[in-house]
Amino acid sequence: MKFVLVGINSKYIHTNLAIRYLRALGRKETVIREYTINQKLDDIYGSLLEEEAQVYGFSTYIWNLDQVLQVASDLKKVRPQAKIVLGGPEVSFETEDLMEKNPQIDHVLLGEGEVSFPAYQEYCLGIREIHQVPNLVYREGQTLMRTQEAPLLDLEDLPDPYLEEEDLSNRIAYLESSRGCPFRCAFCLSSVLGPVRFVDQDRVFDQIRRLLSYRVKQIKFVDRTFNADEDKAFALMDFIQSLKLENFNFHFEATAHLMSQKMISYFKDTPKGLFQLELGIQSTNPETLKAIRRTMDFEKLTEVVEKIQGFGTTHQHVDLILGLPYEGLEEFEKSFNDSYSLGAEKIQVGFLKLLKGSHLRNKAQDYGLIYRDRPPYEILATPWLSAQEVQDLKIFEDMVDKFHNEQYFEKTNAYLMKALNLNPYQYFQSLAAYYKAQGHHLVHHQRKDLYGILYAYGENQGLKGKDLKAQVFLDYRLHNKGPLPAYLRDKAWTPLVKGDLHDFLHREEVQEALGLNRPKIKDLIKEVQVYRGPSHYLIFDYRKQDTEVIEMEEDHA
Ligand code: B12
Ligand code: SF4
Repeated sequence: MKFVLVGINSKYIHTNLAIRYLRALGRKETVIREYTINQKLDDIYGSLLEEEAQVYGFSTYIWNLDQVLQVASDLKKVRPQAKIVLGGPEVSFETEDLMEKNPQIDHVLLGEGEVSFPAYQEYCLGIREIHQVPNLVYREGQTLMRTQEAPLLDLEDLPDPYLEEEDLSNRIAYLESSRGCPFRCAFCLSSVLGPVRFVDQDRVFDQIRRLLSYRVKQIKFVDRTFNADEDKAFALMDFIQSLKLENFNFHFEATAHLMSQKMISYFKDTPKGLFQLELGIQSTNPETLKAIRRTMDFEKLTEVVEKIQGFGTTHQHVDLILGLPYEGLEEFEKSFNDSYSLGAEKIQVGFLKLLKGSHLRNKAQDYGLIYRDRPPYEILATPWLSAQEVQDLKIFEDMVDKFHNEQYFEKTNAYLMKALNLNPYQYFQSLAAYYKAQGHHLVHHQRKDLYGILYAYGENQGLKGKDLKAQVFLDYRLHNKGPLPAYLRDKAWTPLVKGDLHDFLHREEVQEALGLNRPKIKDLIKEVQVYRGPSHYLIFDYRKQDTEVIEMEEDHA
Protein backbone atom coordinates (compact mmCIF):
# COMPACT_ATOMS: atom_id res chain seq x y z
CA MET A 1 0.00 0.00 0.00
CA LYS A 2 1.46 3.34 -1.04
CA PHE A 3 1.22 6.40 1.24
CA VAL A 4 1.99 9.82 -0.21
CA LEU A 5 2.52 12.72 2.17
CA VAL A 6 1.92 16.05 0.47
CA GLY A 7 3.40 19.41 1.47
CA ILE A 8 2.24 22.48 -0.45
CA ASN A 9 4.68 25.17 0.61
CA SER A 10 4.19 28.88 0.58
CA LYS A 11 7.10 29.31 -1.87
CA TYR A 12 9.61 27.00 -3.55
CA ILE A 13 12.34 28.07 -1.15
CA HIS A 14 10.39 26.69 1.87
CA THR A 15 10.29 23.06 2.91
CA ASN A 16 7.82 21.07 4.99
CA LEU A 17 9.31 19.64 8.18
CA ALA A 18 6.19 17.76 9.33
CA ILE A 19 5.99 15.37 6.37
CA ARG A 20 9.68 14.55 6.78
CA TYR A 21 9.10 13.48 10.39
CA LEU A 22 6.11 11.42 9.36
CA ARG A 23 8.00 9.75 6.52
CA ALA A 24 10.79 8.86 8.95
CA LEU A 25 8.32 7.28 11.36
CA GLY A 26 6.04 5.78 8.74
CA ARG A 27 6.21 2.52 6.88
CA LYS A 28 8.79 2.10 4.15
CA GLU A 29 6.18 2.56 1.43
CA THR A 30 5.71 6.19 2.53
CA VAL A 31 6.92 8.92 0.17
CA ILE A 32 6.80 12.71 0.37
CA ARG A 33 5.93 15.10 -2.43
CA GLU A 34 6.30 18.87 -2.24
CA TYR A 35 4.72 21.63 -4.30
CA THR A 36 4.07 25.33 -3.86
CA ILE A 37 0.88 27.33 -3.66
CA ASN A 38 1.99 29.17 -6.80
CA GLN A 39 1.87 26.06 -8.94
CA LYS A 40 -1.13 25.30 -11.11
CA LEU A 41 -3.57 23.11 -9.22
CA ASP A 42 -3.95 20.95 -12.28
CA ASP A 43 -0.21 20.21 -12.21
CA ILE A 44 -0.32 19.24 -8.54
CA TYR A 45 -3.37 17.07 -9.14
CA GLY A 46 -1.76 15.46 -12.21
CA SER A 47 1.44 14.70 -10.36
CA LEU A 48 -0.42 13.11 -7.42
CA LEU A 49 -2.64 11.12 -9.73
CA GLU A 50 0.45 9.55 -11.28
CA GLU A 51 1.56 8.39 -7.85
CA GLU A 52 -1.38 5.96 -7.80
CA ALA A 53 -1.32 5.93 -4.01
CA GLN A 54 -3.91 4.30 -1.80
CA VAL A 55 -3.55 7.01 0.85
CA TYR A 56 -2.91 10.72 0.31
CA GLY A 57 -1.97 12.61 3.48
CA PHE A 58 -2.05 16.39 3.16
CA SER A 59 -0.11 18.66 5.48
CA THR A 60 -2.50 21.54 5.90
CA TYR A 61 -1.67 25.11 6.93
CA ILE A 62 -3.32 28.47 6.67
CA TRP A 63 -1.47 29.17 3.39
CA ASN A 64 -2.53 26.01 1.58
CA LEU A 65 -6.01 25.03 2.82
CA ASP A 66 -7.74 26.06 -0.43
CA GLN A 67 -5.24 24.19 -2.60
CA VAL A 68 -5.42 21.08 -0.43
CA LEU A 69 -9.22 21.00 -0.53
CA GLN A 70 -9.40 21.44 -4.29
CA VAL A 71 -6.72 18.89 -5.18
CA ALA A 72 -8.17 16.41 -2.68
CA SER A 73 -11.61 16.88 -4.17
CA ASP A 74 -10.37 16.12 -7.71
CA LEU A 75 -8.42 13.08 -6.54
CA LYS A 76 -11.35 11.70 -4.58
CA LYS A 77 -13.62 11.96 -7.61
CA VAL A 78 -11.39 9.86 -9.84
CA ARG A 79 -9.93 7.58 -7.17
CA PRO A 80 -12.84 7.09 -4.76
CA GLN A 81 -11.10 4.15 -3.09
CA ALA A 82 -8.04 6.20 -2.18
CA LYS A 83 -8.14 7.60 1.36
CA ILE A 84 -7.74 11.31 1.89
CA VAL A 85 -6.36 12.22 5.30
CA LEU A 86 -5.53 15.73 6.44
CA GLY A 87 -3.27 16.82 9.31
CA GLY A 88 -1.64 20.08 10.43
CA PRO A 89 -2.59 23.17 12.47
CA GLU A 90 -5.19 24.44 10.01
CA VAL A 91 -7.36 21.32 10.36
CA SER A 92 -6.76 20.60 14.03
CA PHE A 93 -9.49 23.02 15.16
CA GLU A 94 -13.10 23.49 14.00
CA THR A 95 -12.54 20.13 12.30
CA GLU A 96 -16.10 18.84 12.20
CA ASP A 97 -17.26 21.99 10.47
CA LEU A 98 -14.58 21.54 7.80
CA MET A 99 -15.41 17.87 7.27
CA GLU A 100 -19.12 18.57 7.01
CA LYS A 101 -18.48 21.02 4.19
CA ASN A 102 -15.87 18.87 2.46
CA PRO A 103 -16.96 15.29 1.82
CA GLN A 104 -13.70 14.57 -0.02
CA ILE A 105 -11.93 14.43 3.36
CA ASP A 106 -12.13 10.91 4.78
CA HIS A 107 -10.10 11.49 7.90
CA VAL A 108 -8.39 14.21 9.90
CA LEU A 109 -5.57 13.53 12.35
CA LEU A 110 -5.55 16.26 14.99
CA GLY A 111 -2.47 17.84 16.53
CA GLU A 112 0.92 16.15 16.52
CA GLY A 113 1.16 13.41 13.93
CA GLU A 114 4.14 11.38 15.13
CA VAL A 115 2.08 8.92 17.18
CA SER A 116 -1.18 9.00 15.28
CA PHE A 117 0.10 8.71 11.72
CA PRO A 118 1.91 5.35 12.11
CA ALA A 119 -1.20 4.07 13.96
CA TYR A 120 -3.37 5.35 11.10
CA GLN A 121 -1.17 3.49 8.60
CA GLU A 122 -1.81 0.30 10.58
CA TYR A 123 -5.53 0.98 10.37
CA CYS A 124 -5.25 1.40 6.57
CA LEU A 125 -3.45 -1.96 6.39
CA GLY A 126 -6.09 -3.67 8.51
CA ILE A 127 -3.74 -4.17 11.48
CA ARG A 128 -5.73 -1.88 13.82
CA GLU A 129 -9.33 -0.90 14.34
CA ILE A 130 -10.23 2.67 13.50
CA HIS A 131 -11.06 3.55 17.11
CA GLN A 132 -7.53 2.45 18.07
CA VAL A 133 -6.04 5.33 16.09
CA PRO A 134 -5.64 8.28 18.47
CA ASN A 135 -6.45 11.91 17.54
CA LEU A 136 -8.62 10.82 14.60
CA VAL A 137 -11.84 12.36 13.33
CA TYR A 138 -13.70 9.95 11.04
CA ARG A 139 -17.10 9.42 9.49
CA GLU A 140 -19.55 6.80 10.66
CA GLY A 141 -22.43 7.15 8.24
CA GLN A 142 -23.50 10.77 8.54
CA THR A 143 -21.93 11.20 11.96
CA LEU A 144 -18.46 12.50 12.69
CA MET A 145 -16.63 10.67 15.44
CA ARG A 146 -13.48 11.46 17.43
CA THR A 147 -11.12 8.90 18.92
CA GLN A 148 -9.19 9.37 22.17
CA GLU A 149 -6.46 12.01 22.44
CA ALA A 150 -2.85 10.83 22.46
CA PRO A 151 -0.58 12.33 25.13
CA LEU A 152 1.98 14.87 23.86
CA LEU A 153 5.00 13.28 22.25
CA ASP A 154 8.12 12.67 24.26
CA LEU A 155 10.63 14.37 21.98
CA GLU A 156 13.09 11.55 22.69
CA ASP A 157 10.91 9.67 20.22
CA LEU A 158 11.25 12.27 17.51
CA PRO A 159 13.08 10.87 14.47
CA ASP A 160 15.70 12.63 12.37
CA PRO A 161 13.58 14.19 9.60
CA TYR A 162 16.53 14.53 7.23
CA LEU A 163 17.91 10.98 7.17
CA GLU A 164 16.94 10.53 3.55
CA GLU A 165 19.45 12.31 1.36
CA GLU A 166 18.09 15.20 -0.71
CA ASP A 167 19.32 18.22 -2.61
CA LEU A 168 18.26 21.29 -0.65
CA SER A 169 20.34 23.87 -2.49
CA ASN A 170 18.59 27.25 -2.61
CA ARG A 171 16.07 26.11 -0.02
CA ILE A 172 15.41 26.87 3.63
CA ALA A 173 15.34 23.90 5.98
CA TYR A 174 13.44 24.01 9.24
CA LEU A 175 14.70 22.40 12.42
CA GLU A 176 13.24 21.93 15.84
CA SER A 177 15.25 21.93 19.03
CA SER A 178 12.19 22.52 21.20
CA ARG A 179 8.41 22.36 20.86
CA GLY A 180 5.84 24.48 22.71
CA CYS A 181 6.10 27.98 24.14
CA PRO A 182 6.25 29.24 27.72
CA PHE A 183 3.90 32.14 26.82
CA ARG A 184 0.19 32.32 26.04
CA CYS A 185 -0.34 35.10 23.48
CA ALA A 186 -3.99 35.21 22.52
CA PHE A 187 -3.47 35.48 18.74
CA CYS A 188 -0.99 32.63 18.43
CA LEU A 189 -1.46 28.90 18.04
CA SER A 190 1.74 28.02 19.80
CA SER A 191 0.11 29.20 22.99
CA VAL A 192 -2.19 26.18 23.02
CA LEU A 193 0.40 23.48 22.36
CA GLY A 194 1.34 22.66 25.93
CA PRO A 195 4.60 23.09 27.84
CA VAL A 196 8.05 23.46 26.26
CA ARG A 197 9.75 20.18 25.47
CA PHE A 198 13.33 19.85 24.23
CA VAL A 199 15.01 17.64 21.66
CA ASP A 200 18.27 15.98 22.66
CA GLN A 201 20.95 18.42 21.52
CA ASP A 202 23.39 15.90 20.07
CA ARG A 203 20.65 14.83 17.72
CA VAL A 204 20.04 18.45 16.71
CA PHE A 205 23.77 18.82 15.99
CA ASP A 206 23.68 15.72 13.77
CA GLN A 207 20.73 17.16 11.88
CA ILE A 208 22.60 20.42 11.29
CA ARG A 209 25.64 18.55 9.93
CA ARG A 210 23.42 16.51 7.66
CA LEU A 211 21.53 19.52 6.35
CA LEU A 212 24.75 21.33 5.55
CA SER A 213 25.84 18.35 3.47
CA TYR A 214 22.55 18.72 1.53
CA ARG A 215 23.71 22.24 0.54
CA VAL A 216 20.79 23.97 2.23
CA LYS A 217 20.68 27.77 1.84
CA GLN A 218 19.59 28.68 5.38
CA ILE A 219 18.50 26.87 8.55
CA LYS A 220 15.56 28.29 10.46
CA PHE A 221 14.68 27.00 13.88
CA VAL A 222 10.94 26.72 14.37
CA ASP A 223 11.37 26.88 18.16
CA ARG A 224 8.92 29.45 19.43
CA THR A 225 11.33 30.85 22.00
CA PHE A 226 14.81 29.64 21.22
CA ASN A 227 16.18 31.18 24.42
CA ALA A 228 13.58 29.52 26.69
CA ASP A 229 16.54 27.61 28.15
CA GLU A 230 19.68 29.75 27.87
CA ASP A 231 22.18 27.00 28.56
CA LYS A 232 20.78 24.99 25.70
CA ALA A 233 20.77 28.07 23.48
CA PHE A 234 24.46 28.73 24.28
CA ALA A 235 25.38 25.11 23.58
CA LEU A 236 23.59 25.25 20.23
CA MET A 237 25.23 28.51 19.20
CA ASP A 238 28.66 27.30 20.36
CA PHE A 239 28.23 24.20 18.25
CA ILE A 240 27.21 26.28 15.24
CA GLN A 241 30.22 28.53 15.66
CA SER A 242 32.52 25.53 15.91
CA LEU A 243 31.52 24.60 12.35
CA LYS A 244 33.33 27.73 11.09
CA LEU A 245 30.81 28.30 8.31
CA GLU A 246 31.14 31.12 5.84
CA ASN A 247 28.21 32.98 4.30
CA PHE A 248 25.65 30.91 6.15
CA ASN A 249 22.80 32.01 8.34
CA PHE A 250 20.79 30.49 11.19
CA HIS A 251 17.48 32.11 12.09
CA PHE A 252 16.01 32.05 15.60
CA GLU A 253 12.91 33.48 17.21
CA ALA A 254 13.85 34.90 20.59
CA THR A 255 12.18 36.61 23.51
CA ALA A 256 14.03 39.74 24.52
CA HIS A 257 13.02 39.95 28.15
CA LEU A 258 14.43 36.47 28.81
CA MET A 259 17.89 37.44 27.59
CA SER A 260 20.59 37.70 30.21
CA GLN A 261 23.50 40.13 29.86
CA LYS A 262 25.66 37.10 29.10
CA MET A 263 23.50 36.22 26.13
CA ILE A 264 23.34 39.78 24.84
CA SER A 265 27.15 40.03 24.99
CA TYR A 266 27.47 36.67 23.26
CA PHE A 267 26.53 38.32 19.97
CA LYS A 268 29.46 40.71 20.25
CA ASP A 269 31.95 38.18 18.94
CA THR A 270 29.83 36.02 16.68
CA PRO A 271 30.72 36.07 12.97
CA LYS A 272 28.84 38.69 10.97
CA GLY A 273 25.63 37.33 9.50
CA LEU A 274 25.86 33.88 11.14
CA PHE A 275 22.84 34.48 13.37
CA GLN A 276 19.60 36.30 12.70
CA LEU A 277 17.10 37.06 15.44
CA GLU A 278 13.37 37.64 15.21
CA LEU A 279 11.92 39.46 18.20
CA GLY A 280 8.18 39.89 18.54
CA ILE A 281 6.90 43.26 19.75
CA GLN A 282 3.34 43.22 18.30
CA SER A 283 2.33 46.40 20.16
CA THR A 284 3.65 48.73 22.82
CA ASN A 285 0.20 49.80 23.99
CA PRO A 286 -0.31 48.47 27.57
CA GLU A 287 -4.06 47.93 27.13
CA THR A 288 -3.49 45.95 23.94
CA LEU A 289 -0.74 43.86 25.50
CA LYS A 290 -3.04 43.00 28.38
CA ALA A 291 -5.87 41.99 26.05
CA ILE A 292 -3.60 39.72 24.02
CA ARG A 293 -2.03 38.28 27.19
CA ARG A 294 1.42 39.19 26.03
CA THR A 295 4.33 39.48 28.40
CA MET A 296 6.67 42.19 27.20
CA ASP A 297 9.20 44.48 28.76
CA PHE A 298 9.86 47.20 26.19
CA GLU A 299 12.68 48.73 28.19
CA LYS A 300 14.51 45.41 28.19
CA LEU A 301 13.70 44.86 24.53
CA THR A 302 15.19 48.27 23.70
CA GLU A 303 18.34 47.41 25.59
CA VAL A 304 18.67 44.06 23.82
CA VAL A 305 18.05 45.38 20.30
CA GLU A 306 20.23 48.45 20.70
CA LYS A 307 23.15 46.57 22.20
CA ILE A 308 23.07 43.79 19.63
CA GLN A 309 22.64 46.38 16.90
CA GLY A 310 25.76 48.11 18.18
CA PHE A 311 27.83 44.93 17.72
CA GLY A 312 27.00 44.91 14.00
CA THR A 313 27.14 41.11 13.83
CA THR A 314 23.54 39.97 13.95
CA HIS A 315 20.53 40.93 11.85
CA GLN A 316 17.42 41.61 13.91
CA HIS A 317 13.79 41.61 12.81
CA VAL A 318 11.01 42.94 14.95
CA ASP A 319 7.32 42.18 14.39
CA LEU A 320 4.25 44.34 14.88
CA ILE A 321 0.61 43.31 14.45
CA LEU A 322 -2.02 45.71 13.13
CA GLY A 323 -5.65 45.29 14.11
CA LEU A 324 -5.25 44.13 17.71
CA PRO A 325 -7.82 45.09 20.35
CA TYR A 326 -7.52 48.67 21.67
CA GLU A 327 -5.04 49.65 18.98
CA GLY A 328 -6.30 52.51 16.81
CA LEU A 329 -4.20 54.77 14.59
CA GLU A 330 -2.91 56.80 17.52
CA GLU A 331 -1.78 53.77 19.49
CA PHE A 332 -0.31 52.18 16.38
CA GLU A 333 1.65 55.36 15.65
CA LYS A 334 3.31 54.99 19.04
CA SER A 335 3.92 51.24 18.63
CA PHE A 336 5.48 51.86 15.24
CA ASN A 337 7.66 54.78 16.30
CA ASP A 338 8.80 52.93 19.42
CA SER A 339 9.76 49.97 17.25
CA TYR A 340 11.41 52.08 14.55
CA SER A 341 13.54 53.86 17.09
CA LEU A 342 15.17 50.56 18.07
CA GLY A 343 17.05 50.56 14.76
CA ALA A 344 16.38 46.89 13.91
CA GLU A 345 17.13 46.00 10.30
CA LYS A 346 13.56 44.91 9.58
CA ILE A 347 10.16 45.83 10.94
CA GLN A 348 7.61 43.29 9.82
CA VAL A 349 4.17 44.82 10.05
CA GLY A 350 1.56 42.07 9.82
CA PHE A 351 -2.21 42.23 9.91
CA LEU A 352 -3.96 40.30 12.63
CA LYS A 353 -5.11 36.83 11.55
CA LEU A 354 -7.78 35.19 13.62
CA LEU A 355 -6.34 31.67 13.64
CA LYS A 356 -8.60 28.70 14.22
CA GLY A 357 -7.94 27.44 17.72
CA SER A 358 -6.56 30.75 19.00
CA HIS A 359 -7.97 32.46 22.07
CA LEU A 360 -8.50 35.71 20.16
CA ARG A 361 -10.66 34.02 17.50
CA ASN A 362 -12.92 32.75 20.26
CA LYS A 363 -13.09 36.27 21.67
CA ALA A 364 -13.47 38.03 18.31
CA GLN A 365 -17.15 38.71 18.74
CA ASP A 366 -16.74 40.11 22.24
CA TYR A 367 -14.12 42.54 20.94
CA GLY A 368 -16.06 43.32 17.76
CA LEU A 369 -13.26 42.13 15.49
CA ILE A 370 -14.41 41.65 11.90
CA TYR A 371 -12.29 39.29 9.82
CA ARG A 372 -12.36 37.36 6.56
CA ASP A 373 -14.09 33.97 6.63
CA ARG A 374 -11.46 32.47 4.36
CA PRO A 375 -7.79 31.84 5.17
CA PRO A 376 -5.75 33.63 6.33
CA TYR A 377 -8.74 35.05 8.31
CA GLU A 378 -7.29 38.54 8.13
CA ILE A 379 -8.73 41.44 10.06
CA LEU A 380 -11.08 43.73 8.08
CA ALA A 381 -12.17 46.21 10.75
CA THR A 382 -12.15 46.67 14.51
CA PRO A 383 -13.91 49.10 16.86
CA TRP A 384 -10.57 50.96 16.86
CA LEU A 385 -9.74 50.85 13.13
CA SER A 386 -12.30 51.37 10.37
CA ALA A 387 -12.35 49.14 7.29
CA GLN A 388 -10.89 52.00 5.22
CA GLU A 389 -8.13 52.61 7.74
CA VAL A 390 -7.20 48.93 7.67
CA GLN A 391 -7.09 49.03 3.88
CA ASP A 392 -4.98 52.19 3.79
CA LEU A 393 -2.59 50.67 6.30
CA LYS A 394 -1.91 47.92 3.74
CA ILE A 395 -0.14 50.55 1.63
CA PHE A 396 1.63 51.84 4.74
CA GLU A 397 2.84 48.29 5.41
CA ASP A 398 3.99 47.99 1.80
CA MET A 399 5.96 51.25 2.13
CA VAL A 400 7.73 50.00 5.26
CA ASP A 401 8.54 46.76 3.51
CA LYS A 402 9.75 48.34 0.28
CA PHE A 403 11.49 51.44 1.56
CA HIS A 404 12.74 50.39 4.98
CA ASN A 405 13.15 46.64 5.29
CA GLU A 406 15.58 46.07 2.47
CA GLN A 407 17.72 48.95 3.67
CA TYR A 408 18.25 50.30 0.18
CA PHE A 409 16.98 53.78 1.01
CA GLU A 410 18.42 54.45 4.45
CA LYS A 411 20.07 57.78 3.69
CA THR A 412 17.13 59.20 1.76
CA ASN A 413 14.64 58.11 4.43
CA ALA A 414 16.64 59.73 7.20
CA TYR A 415 17.05 62.90 5.14
CA LEU A 416 13.38 63.11 4.19
CA MET A 417 12.13 62.56 7.75
CA LYS A 418 14.37 65.32 9.00
CA ALA A 419 13.74 67.76 6.15
CA LEU A 420 9.97 67.27 6.29
CA ASN A 421 9.90 67.17 10.07
CA LEU A 422 7.96 63.89 10.20
CA ASN A 423 8.26 61.06 12.65
CA PRO A 424 8.74 57.57 11.10
CA TYR A 425 5.01 56.74 11.21
CA GLN A 426 4.03 60.11 9.69
CA TYR A 427 6.71 59.72 7.04
CA PHE A 428 5.59 56.28 5.84
CA GLN A 429 1.95 57.41 6.00
CA SER A 430 2.74 60.47 3.89
CA LEU A 431 4.70 58.31 1.44
CA ALA A 432 1.77 55.86 1.32
CA ALA A 433 -0.68 58.69 0.54
CA TYR A 434 1.57 59.92 -2.29
CA TYR A 435 2.11 56.38 -3.61
CA LYS A 436 -1.64 55.77 -3.70
CA ALA A 437 -2.45 59.15 -5.26
CA GLN A 438 0.00 58.41 -8.10
CA GLY A 439 -1.53 54.95 -8.62
CA HIS A 440 1.83 53.31 -7.87
CA HIS A 441 0.15 50.76 -5.59
CA LEU A 442 -1.56 49.22 -8.60
CA VAL A 443 1.65 48.49 -10.51
CA HIS A 444 4.56 46.17 -9.85
CA HIS A 445 7.83 48.10 -9.52
CA GLN A 446 11.43 46.96 -9.90
CA ARG A 447 13.62 48.07 -7.06
CA LYS A 448 15.48 50.52 -9.32
CA ASP A 449 12.19 52.33 -10.04
CA LEU A 450 11.67 52.96 -6.33
CA TYR A 451 14.58 55.41 -6.16
CA GLY A 452 12.79 57.53 -8.77
CA ILE A 453 9.53 57.32 -6.84
CA LEU A 454 11.21 58.42 -3.62
CA TYR A 455 12.93 61.27 -5.44
CA ALA A 456 9.65 62.39 -7.00
CA TYR A 457 7.97 62.16 -3.59
CA GLY A 458 10.61 64.46 -2.10
CA GLU A 459 10.13 66.98 -4.90
CA ASN A 460 6.37 66.71 -4.51
CA GLN A 461 6.80 67.64 -0.86
CA GLY A 462 8.61 70.82 -1.93
CA LEU A 463 12.23 69.70 -1.53
CA LYS A 464 13.92 71.02 -4.63
CA GLY A 465 17.50 71.55 -3.54
CA LYS A 466 20.63 69.50 -4.18
CA ASP A 467 20.41 67.68 -0.87
CA LEU A 468 17.58 65.41 -1.91
CA LYS A 469 19.37 64.40 -5.09
CA ALA A 470 22.60 63.81 -3.18
CA GLN A 471 20.91 61.39 -0.78
CA VAL A 472 19.07 59.44 -3.47
CA PHE A 473 22.32 59.34 -5.46
CA LEU A 474 24.18 57.86 -2.47
CA ASP A 475 21.54 55.22 -1.84
CA TYR A 476 21.39 54.37 -5.53
CA ARG A 477 25.14 54.06 -5.97
CA LEU A 478 25.61 52.08 -2.78
CA HIS A 479 23.31 49.37 -4.04
CA ASN A 480 23.55 49.55 -7.84
CA LYS A 481 26.62 49.31 -10.01
CA GLY A 482 25.30 50.09 -13.52
CA PRO A 483 24.77 53.46 -15.24
CA LEU A 484 23.04 56.22 -13.28
CA PRO A 485 19.48 57.14 -14.26
CA ALA A 486 19.26 60.58 -15.93
CA TYR A 487 17.50 62.27 -12.99
CA LEU A 488 20.47 61.53 -10.73
CA ARG A 489 23.21 62.74 -13.04
CA ASP A 490 24.81 65.96 -11.89
CA LYS A 491 27.46 68.03 -13.61
CA ALA A 492 29.08 68.72 -10.27
CA TRP A 493 29.89 65.01 -9.85
CA THR A 494 32.01 63.32 -12.49
CA PRO A 495 32.59 59.58 -12.49
CA LEU A 496 36.25 58.65 -12.87
CA VAL A 497 36.76 56.23 -15.72
CA LYS A 498 39.55 54.35 -17.46
CA GLY A 499 42.93 56.07 -17.07
CA ASP A 500 41.73 58.57 -14.47
CA LEU A 501 40.31 55.81 -12.29
CA HIS A 502 43.42 53.72 -12.79
CA ASP A 503 45.69 56.58 -11.72
CA PHE A 504 43.46 57.39 -8.76
CA LEU A 505 43.56 53.83 -7.45
CA HIS A 506 47.33 53.76 -7.74
CA ARG A 507 47.65 56.47 -5.10
CA GLU A 508 48.93 55.33 -1.76
CA GLU A 509 46.39 57.37 0.26
CA VAL A 510 43.53 55.82 -1.71
CA GLN A 511 44.79 52.29 -1.18
CA GLU A 512 45.20 53.06 2.49
CA ALA A 513 41.63 54.32 2.71
CA LEU A 514 40.48 51.09 1.10
CA GLY A 515 42.55 49.06 3.56
CA LEU A 516 44.73 47.64 0.77
CA ASN A 517 48.41 47.28 0.20
CA ARG A 518 49.55 47.12 -3.44
CA PRO A 519 46.32 45.62 -4.80
CA LYS A 520 45.99 44.37 -8.38
CA ILE A 521 44.49 47.48 -9.94
CA LYS A 522 43.02 45.56 -12.84
CA ASP A 523 40.89 43.53 -10.39
CA LEU A 524 40.14 46.41 -8.04
CA ILE A 525 38.85 48.57 -10.87
CA LYS A 526 35.83 46.24 -11.21
CA GLU A 527 35.00 46.55 -7.51
CA VAL A 528 34.96 50.30 -6.97
CA GLN A 529 33.40 53.39 -8.46
CA VAL A 530 34.74 56.87 -7.84
CA TYR A 531 33.09 60.27 -8.32
CA ARG A 532 34.94 63.57 -8.26
CA GLY A 533 32.93 66.35 -6.72
CA PRO A 534 33.51 70.06 -6.17
CA SER A 535 35.76 69.54 -3.15
CA HIS A 536 36.03 65.80 -2.52
CA TYR A 537 35.90 62.32 -3.95
CA LEU A 538 33.37 59.61 -3.18
CA ILE A 539 34.66 56.06 -3.38
CA PHE A 540 32.04 53.29 -3.54
CA ASP A 541 33.67 50.10 -2.44
CA TYR A 542 31.67 47.03 -3.54
CA ARG A 543 34.09 44.39 -2.31
CA LYS A 544 32.15 43.60 0.85
CA GLN A 545 28.54 42.45 1.10
CA ASP A 546 27.58 45.82 2.58
CA THR A 547 28.95 48.41 0.17
CA GLU A 548 30.80 51.26 1.79
CA VAL A 549 31.19 54.82 0.66
CA ILE A 550 34.40 56.57 1.57
CA GLU A 551 34.67 60.33 1.38
CA MET A 552 38.07 61.74 0.61
CA GLU A 553 39.05 65.41 0.59
CA GLU A 554 40.41 66.67 -2.73
CA ASP A 555 43.83 67.60 -1.39
CA HIS A 556 44.29 64.16 0.22
CA ALA A 557 43.90 62.43 -3.06
C1 B12 B 1 7.79 27.51 8.86
C2 B12 B 1 6.57 28.37 9.12
C3 B12 B 1 6.17 29.22 8.10
C4 B12 B 1 6.86 29.36 6.74
C5 B12 B 1 6.17 28.49 5.66
C6 B12 B 1 6.78 27.13 5.52
C7 B12 B 1 6.29 26.37 4.31
N1 B12 B 1 6.47 25.08 4.37
O1 B12 B 1 5.79 26.90 3.37
C8 B12 B 1 6.60 30.85 6.45
C9 B12 B 1 7.70 31.66 7.12
C10 B12 B 1 6.52 31.27 4.99
C11 B12 B 1 5.30 31.06 7.22
C12 B12 B 1 4.41 32.05 6.92
C13 B12 B 1 3.22 32.22 7.59
N2 B12 B 1 2.81 31.57 8.69
CO1 B12 B 1 3.85 30.20 9.53
N3 B12 B 1 4.82 29.03 10.55
C14 B12 B 1 5.87 28.30 10.35
C15 B12 B 1 6.30 27.59 11.65
C16 B12 B 1 7.34 28.49 12.31
C17 B12 B 1 6.87 26.22 11.53
C18 B12 B 1 5.98 25.11 10.97
C19 B12 B 1 6.62 23.80 11.28
O2 B12 B 1 7.26 23.21 10.43
N4 B12 B 1 6.52 23.34 12.55
C20 B12 B 1 7.10 22.10 12.99
C21 B12 B 1 6.14 20.97 12.66
C22 B12 B 1 6.75 19.64 13.04
O3 B12 B 1 4.98 21.16 13.43
P1 B12 B 1 3.56 21.31 12.73
O4 B12 B 1 3.72 22.14 11.54
O5 B12 B 1 2.56 21.71 13.70
O6 B12 B 1 3.30 19.80 12.26
C23 B12 B 1 2.84 18.81 13.19
C24 B12 B 1 1.32 18.65 13.18
O7 B12 B 1 0.64 19.82 12.81
C25 B12 B 1 1.06 17.49 12.33
N5 B12 B 1 0.99 17.57 10.89
C26 B12 B 1 1.41 18.50 10.03
N6 B12 B 1 1.19 18.10 8.77
C27 B12 B 1 0.62 16.91 8.81
C28 B12 B 1 0.17 16.06 7.79
C29 B12 B 1 -0.40 14.85 8.13
C30 B12 B 1 -0.88 13.94 7.05
C31 B12 B 1 -0.55 14.49 9.50
C32 B12 B 1 -1.15 13.23 9.87
C33 B12 B 1 -0.11 15.35 10.51
C34 B12 B 1 0.47 16.54 10.15
O8 B12 B 1 2.15 16.66 12.62
C35 B12 B 1 3.33 17.47 12.71
C36 B12 B 1 4.28 16.82 13.65
O9 B12 B 1 3.74 16.72 14.94
C37 B12 B 1 4.94 27.58 12.45
C38 B12 B 1 5.09 27.68 13.97
C39 B12 B 1 5.63 26.40 14.54
N7 B12 B 1 6.69 26.48 15.26
O10 B12 B 1 5.09 25.31 14.28
C40 B12 B 1 4.22 28.79 11.88
C41 B12 B 1 2.70 28.67 11.60
C42 B12 B 1 2.48 27.36 10.89
N8 B12 B 1 2.47 29.79 10.70
C43 B12 B 1 1.38 30.40 10.94
C44 B12 B 1 0.96 31.60 10.27
C45 B12 B 1 -0.29 32.27 10.79
C46 B12 B 1 1.68 32.11 9.19
C47 B12 B 1 1.37 33.40 8.41
C48 B12 B 1 -0.08 33.63 8.07
C49 B12 B 1 1.96 34.53 9.25
C50 B12 B 1 1.73 35.91 8.76
N9 B12 B 1 2.54 36.39 7.85
O11 B12 B 1 0.86 36.55 9.25
C51 B12 B 1 2.22 33.24 7.13
C52 B12 B 1 1.39 32.70 5.94
C53 B12 B 1 2.21 32.44 4.69
C54 B12 B 1 1.46 32.75 3.42
N10 B12 B 1 2.13 32.71 2.32
O12 B12 B 1 0.32 33.08 3.42
C55 B12 B 1 0.58 29.70 12.01
C56 B12 B 1 -0.38 28.79 11.23
C57 B12 B 1 -1.69 28.52 11.73
C58 B12 B 1 -2.39 27.60 10.74
N11 B12 B 1 -3.62 27.39 11.01
O13 B12 B 1 -1.85 27.10 9.77
C59 B12 B 1 1.69 28.96 12.78
C60 B12 B 1 1.27 27.69 13.50
C61 B12 B 1 2.32 29.95 13.79
C62 B12 B 1 1.33 30.57 14.76
N12 B12 B 1 1.25 31.82 14.77
O14 B12 B 1 0.64 30.00 15.52
N13 B12 B 1 5.18 30.16 8.20
S1 SF4 C 1 3.55 34.78 19.94
FE1 SF4 C 1 5.54 33.91 20.39
S2 SF4 C 1 5.72 34.15 22.63
FE2 SF4 C 1 3.55 34.38 22.16
S3 SF4 C 1 2.67 32.30 22.39
FE3 SF4 C 1 3.22 32.57 20.22
S4 SF4 C 1 5.25 31.74 20.03
FE4 SF4 C 1 4.89 32.08 22.21
